[in-house]
Amino acid sequence: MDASKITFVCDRDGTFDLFVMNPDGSNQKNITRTAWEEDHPRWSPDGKCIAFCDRRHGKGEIYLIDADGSRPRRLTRNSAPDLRPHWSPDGQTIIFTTDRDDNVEIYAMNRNGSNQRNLTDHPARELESTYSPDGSQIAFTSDRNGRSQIYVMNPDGSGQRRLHVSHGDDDDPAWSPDGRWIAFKSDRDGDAQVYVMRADGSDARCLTNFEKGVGETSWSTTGRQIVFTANRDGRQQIYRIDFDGGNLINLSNSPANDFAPDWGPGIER
Ligand SMILES: [Ca+2]
Ligand SMILES: [Ca+2]
Repeated sequence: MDASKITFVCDRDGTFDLFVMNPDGSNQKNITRTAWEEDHPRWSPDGKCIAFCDRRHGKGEIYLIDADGSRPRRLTRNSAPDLRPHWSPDGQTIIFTTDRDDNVEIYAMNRNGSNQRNLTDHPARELESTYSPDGSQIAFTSDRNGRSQIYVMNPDGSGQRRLHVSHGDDDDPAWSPDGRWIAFKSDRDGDAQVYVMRADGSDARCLTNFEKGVGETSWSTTGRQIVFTANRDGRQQIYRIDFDGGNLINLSNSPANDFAPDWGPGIER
């Protein structure tokens, strides 16, 4: 397998485009260069393509492109926004957020766009979702108990349950590669920060200390590091931090806005 890359969104060339870079921030490359917005890129588990939200038609549809930005394929087709795709670990299913039912839900579809189905089917707002690395569970966020909290369910939508009770809004869950931890953002202690907790919802720990909101967590392939977005100097940048909270660095380090990082599969150098 090739070396792993991080994909992210940046507006340095005019509109929001998809970029890739090495895990040390070097070799940043624009792979879309379109006149419209792309958002929320997510590597396929084999590293060959990227699912993302494409706004050429307005509100957002889920598309796939190859890792070099070629061969865009449209997967969703309706007037409501379809956002935030995530892959199943076997690469066969893409889950995403949509309000096509006039209600924000987590949907699943096959990787060719067929069999689009509602997993959460709940009147509350279900926004962000992520598979466990063994494919047995999906973590997602819902405000069905008043605040945005992290829930888990089976891949068919059954067995929905709250993972833990937080006194803040929790969002952007991301499962660690070994399945033992979930990274997320929370404002339970004031400004939103990056946290990790065990996959059973226990033992939450705060990793960061930013004055402005952070979020959009993604794990390195080894699980030793987490990348995320933070707005420290009036613009969004992609930061990397060790699992124990050490070695914080601004990874993208550009004069533009960089956000929505996803650390892809492959050998980590
Ligand atoms: Ca663009
Ligand atoms: Ca809902």
